[in-house]
Amino acid sequence: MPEFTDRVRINVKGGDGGAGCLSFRREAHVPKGGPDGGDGGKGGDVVLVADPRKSSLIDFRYKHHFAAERGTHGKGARKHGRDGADLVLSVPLGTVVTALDHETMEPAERLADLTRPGERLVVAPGGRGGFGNPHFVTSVRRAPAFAERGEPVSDRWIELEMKLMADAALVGMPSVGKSSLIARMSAARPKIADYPFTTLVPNLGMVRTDEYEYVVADVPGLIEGAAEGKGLGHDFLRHVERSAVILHVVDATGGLEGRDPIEDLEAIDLELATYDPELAKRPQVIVANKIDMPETELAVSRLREAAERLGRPFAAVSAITGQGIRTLEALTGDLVERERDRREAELAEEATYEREWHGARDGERDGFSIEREGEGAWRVEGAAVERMVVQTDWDNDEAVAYLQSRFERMGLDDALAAEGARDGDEVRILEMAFDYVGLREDDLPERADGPDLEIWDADDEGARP
Ligand SMILES: Nc1nc2c(ncn2[C@@H]2O[C@H](COP(=O)(O)OP(=O)(O)OP(=O)(O)O)[C@@H](O)[C@H]2O)c(=O)[nH]1
Ligand SMILES: [Mg+2]
Repeated sequence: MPEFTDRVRINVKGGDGGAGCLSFRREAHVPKGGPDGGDGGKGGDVVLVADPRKSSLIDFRYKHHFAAERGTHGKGARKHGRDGADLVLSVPLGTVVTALDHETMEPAERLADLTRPGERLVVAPGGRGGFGNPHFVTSVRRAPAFAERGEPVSDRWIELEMKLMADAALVGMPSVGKSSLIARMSAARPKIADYPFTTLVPNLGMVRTDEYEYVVADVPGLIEGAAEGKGLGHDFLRHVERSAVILHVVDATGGLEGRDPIEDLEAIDLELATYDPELAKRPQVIVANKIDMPETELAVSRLREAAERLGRPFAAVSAITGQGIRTLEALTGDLVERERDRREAELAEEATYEREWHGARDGERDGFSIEREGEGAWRVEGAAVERMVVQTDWDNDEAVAYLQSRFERMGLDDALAAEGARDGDEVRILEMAFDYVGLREDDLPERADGPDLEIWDADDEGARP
């Protein structure tokens, strides 16, 4: 099938999560109400959907950044924030999605090959909303004076690549004007000349009107005996075979040899049927070209009659003046759409699937890893611990103390001790650094007035106490 690849790189970002709210109920007759901060909303996802109506990645040619909506913040009186809306991007069937390395922009991971209609791929999940302060109530912490921040998410680069397939193929004798027509209908600029076999390899053009979008292929001219290998066309008949619609172009002038247009029509039909009987049943538009030339009326009316007899749509056009081209584009567009609907219906039975891409951290979502980063310094990585760090309100001592107790409970302190961490060592998570104090849970005050760990920005040496 005539195909060329279409490739774009886009930047996608899920919406940040909304912050949880720190609030206490306030009523005239209740002096000190309970905590009532609402949770933050989840950020929207960026989702790719395979859409059989799309035939190119042109939508991504000039716009490269796509971000979903953020979740809104929680409010008092237990009002939760609203989830951000997903951003759904339609891509053509056959789109291959690859994650790129953020630094090098080299392909890093093949994510999916979206081949089925409706198939979805979450390429940039939104951040989680933060919990409001009621979430942190315990028997001893009746009035938690902290809430969680929303989870911020970072952007990622992905590559979309599609192998374009022609929806319609222009076939006909040499020099009937196939290349001239594709040049009229699309931005394709093939070679055009008044000698046969000007076109040696197929050309593709994208036809875009207000209503339609489809790909047309212009193939080398066919002659009698093409199905047996005569001329150039034989090698390219297999391309025609895989196009949903055939645009059968006939020269209404009869060409330089003064051929009979009806004989031309029948000769090409015979070649198609000989090559593959299925091709004879393919939806076909009969296109009478060069009607700007004198004395073509008779040929046009005979071709129109033939089209009626054969039950095929008909268009009389001039690639030179543009006459009839809109009609041809619409006729072709209708047939292409009909074929797409048919294919869609056939495929509708098949299940769609959804997959989220979490980047490199898939599979180790709750675990963490510890690595020595030099004398007395430790690097801790893991989706869960990192999320806890970014969702902590570092200006709030109580929130920080709560984070410490979570680390303790998930076994991070013990794991650090097992690795050989000692009091005073530095523990790094993302951009934050902590002083390791190796406290046991029993040692932790239930409600801390201040952090047991000294915290500073790891990049800011001066800030270190
Ligand atoms: N007057 C007139 N001439 C046309 C029209 N369309 C094409 N021609 C001329 O016909 C000749 C052949 O046109 P092409 O578009 O190269 O024909 P083709 O079917 O692609 O030919 P091959 O690639 O050799 O099979 C050129 O000289 C064109 O300028 C038309 O609508 N009117
Ligand atoms: Mg040509």
